[in-house]
Amino acid sequence: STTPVKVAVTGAAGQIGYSLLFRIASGALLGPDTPVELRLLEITPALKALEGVVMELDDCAFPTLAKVEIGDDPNVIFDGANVALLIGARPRTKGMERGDLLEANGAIFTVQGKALNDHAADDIRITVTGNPANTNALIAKSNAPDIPAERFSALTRLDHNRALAQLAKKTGTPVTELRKLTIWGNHSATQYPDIFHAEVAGKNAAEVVNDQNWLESDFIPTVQKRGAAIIEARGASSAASAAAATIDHTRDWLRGSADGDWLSMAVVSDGSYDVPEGLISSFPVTTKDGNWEIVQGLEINEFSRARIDASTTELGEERDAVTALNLL
Ligand code: NAX
Repeated sequence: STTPVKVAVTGAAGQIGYSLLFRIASGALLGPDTPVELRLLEITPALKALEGVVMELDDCAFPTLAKVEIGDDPNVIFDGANVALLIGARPRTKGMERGDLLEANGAIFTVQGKALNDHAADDIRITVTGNPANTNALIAKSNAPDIPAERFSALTRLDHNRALAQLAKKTGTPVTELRKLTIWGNHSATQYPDIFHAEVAGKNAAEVVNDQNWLESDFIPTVQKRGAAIIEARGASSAASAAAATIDHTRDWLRGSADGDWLSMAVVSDGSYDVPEGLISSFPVTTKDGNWEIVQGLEINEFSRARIDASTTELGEERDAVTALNLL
């Protein structure tokens, strides 16, 4: 039998965790033939709730679930991890300033970055879902100097999937017929969903849509503000869709993107498309064997340029703020 792949998940007793763990345990991340060991991190007061989740995992009797380890010490939980899904983060609470939020998350992601650096397996791949995801990934990366920078990523796949759903609806086309959509920039309200290179059943999406008003006043703001719309409707933030996107992102990273298509992932910038080097920003990427490459040579029109710049400017400001807090 094969050695189980060790998948570490932080914030495991939270809402996203409750959707995510059962899917990973059932093979949705690594396939039906790969045994998985879940290594679940929580803060001490949430360990009891996490024990309840583990009872339910047991009760599913998943054939692919080899083992579950839980705890509150990242140095123990990240030991030997091949994949780390960093979901747990400090949410913004009432009256909290932006600086307080960055500082609270800095305390989490500096510690977790160091723990990954010291204890994760050599083939570790890290996906940050917890917000502010791009900057949390930057903090973790900066605190893990022995892990190659390209092993860190932040989740913009939920935004990508949301954009696919909107484009499918507008064009009356199933999502299976859509290709090459891109989310650029930050996982925030400044993100830019780009359909100028996208394809609908093999035709250019912007030409198929041919509706600038929809693009500017409907599509882009709907994707940017979808998180808030879910909270408004459900009374809680996106959880099952965020879990699904975390799996899509990590599965495609490990197993490769489809020929003739690409994905959106926030990864460290090499200066491509004038995104300042070192920022963790969303790009169109192809993946193969656990590695990603930024798609090169796309023509960026003026409309897109302004929106990419606005989002990467925001990322630069977040980087300046956490630099000033000595978190990098
Ligand atoms: P919950 O508040 O339900 O769960 C978060 C869990 O993390 C809690 O159980 C908490 O105890 C735990 N936690 C906090 N600090 C921790 C630490 N230092 N170590 C380990 N665990 C810790 O939030 P949930 O709805 O699951 O969302 C989790 C994160 O995902 C939030 O930051 C949220 O903003 C972010 N999201 C990111 C999305 C994305 O597309 N990138 C979309 C969905 C979601 O909003």
